Amino acid sequence: MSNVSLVSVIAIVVFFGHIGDSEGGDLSKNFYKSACPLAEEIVKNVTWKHVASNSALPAKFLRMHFHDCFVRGCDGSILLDSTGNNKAEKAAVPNQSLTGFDVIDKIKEKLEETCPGVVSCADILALAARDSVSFQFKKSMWEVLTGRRDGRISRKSEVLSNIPNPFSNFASLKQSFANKGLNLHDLVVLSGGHTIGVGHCSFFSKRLYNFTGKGGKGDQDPSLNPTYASQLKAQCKTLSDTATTVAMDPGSPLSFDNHYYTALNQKQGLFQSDAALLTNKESSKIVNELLDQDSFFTKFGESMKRMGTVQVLTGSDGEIRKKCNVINSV
Ligand code: HEM
Ligand SMILES: *[C@@H]1O[C@H](CO)[C@@H](O)[C@H](O)[C@H]1NC(C)=O
Ligand SMILES: *[C@@H]1O[C@H](CO)[C@@H](O)[C@H](O)[C@H]1NC(C)=O
Ligand SMILES: CC(=O)N[C@H]1CO[C@H](CO)[C@@H](O)[C@@H]1O
Repeated sequence: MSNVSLVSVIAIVVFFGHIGDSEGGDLSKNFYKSACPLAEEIVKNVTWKHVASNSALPAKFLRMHFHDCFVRGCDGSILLDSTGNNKAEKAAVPNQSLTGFDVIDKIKEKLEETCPGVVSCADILALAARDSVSFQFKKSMWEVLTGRRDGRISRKSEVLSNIPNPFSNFASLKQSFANKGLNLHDLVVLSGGHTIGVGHCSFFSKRLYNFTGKGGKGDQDPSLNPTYASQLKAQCKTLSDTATTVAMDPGSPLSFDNHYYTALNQKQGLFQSDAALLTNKESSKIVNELLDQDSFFTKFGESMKRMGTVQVLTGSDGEIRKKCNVINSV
């Protein structure tokens, strides 16, 4: 072999080796193909059955997967219950509106009947997030690599520093994504998850009533569309309302689409963290690119796939839980 072709062989190996890494490291496509061939179909069937009677579920699962991945990686730690001497991630304030844990448990029960001890809870959540959102389209909207293992640790105290908060500015949002190996593009694209679901008044009512802290009439966030602000005030009547929820995408809260970006450009992003995406030139440019629906679907799938690989446990790390809400006893 000549030196030139040897060099190109090495270059190709290095190149593809690298692609392998960036596309999910040790995770693979259809990891359970031989150990549990029906695994993905079972997750999909049970998920679809529940979404059919609970249209809020896709938003719940999408956010649950995000919160799982951002604290200790996508290791199912969000699913664990607190125990006598440990407050789990679930117990932290940002998680208070997460629901659907019972559905994850039902999926797990079904999988344990078919192939006990094989399918991780972290994978179930990643698949259920995809399948619940995909129900509307009756086809899978993105590829989910599998082979995650379940973590044995879940701490409430680790949540606030890892989950970005809705009062964040652009720099801190970018930083919290960078901390997970995700870039600006991922930040803007994944924020599109706010095309479905609801937010509590308490996460944005400051923008309506007390933006500068002076309070009083008209202390409103100038980056919020005034007409939209009036509509929000009709729903969130006081600064102290912590119970009411509002659709995050005013036009189509149940439809997974790219309308979030249209709303954003009309100054109708609900949280300061949404509006913040327009305060940076590069980020606004990405917002405009995502006004194309097909492009949004493609990019969202790519970024979800990347988010789904954050700090995953694979191989013989962690465990395969028997029940998703408790670690296995040793
Ligand atoms: C960029 C930083 C982000 C911030 C600051 C943020 C913040 C929030 C907040 C405060 C809520 C409202 C929770 C409530 O009031 O119950 C929410 C809801 C939601 N978020 Fe995010 N989020 C971010 C990124 C993401 C990402 C990356 C996804 C998924 C890809 C996502 C998906 C959702 C969904 C689907 C809901 C609705 C949940 C429901 O209907 O119960 N968010 N987010
Ligand atoms: C999943 O649902 C489809 C359609 O209802 C059905 O044909 C299939 O047998 C189900 N698969 C499993 C593993 O339950
Ligand atoms: C408005 O914001 C300021 C500054 O953050 C705070 O001190 C004040 O208590 C807020 N007003 C109300 C009514 O919560
Ligand atoms: C599902 C769950 O455990 N939610 C908890 C989230 O955090 C709040 C406040 O700490 C708890 O009251 C909820 O029970």
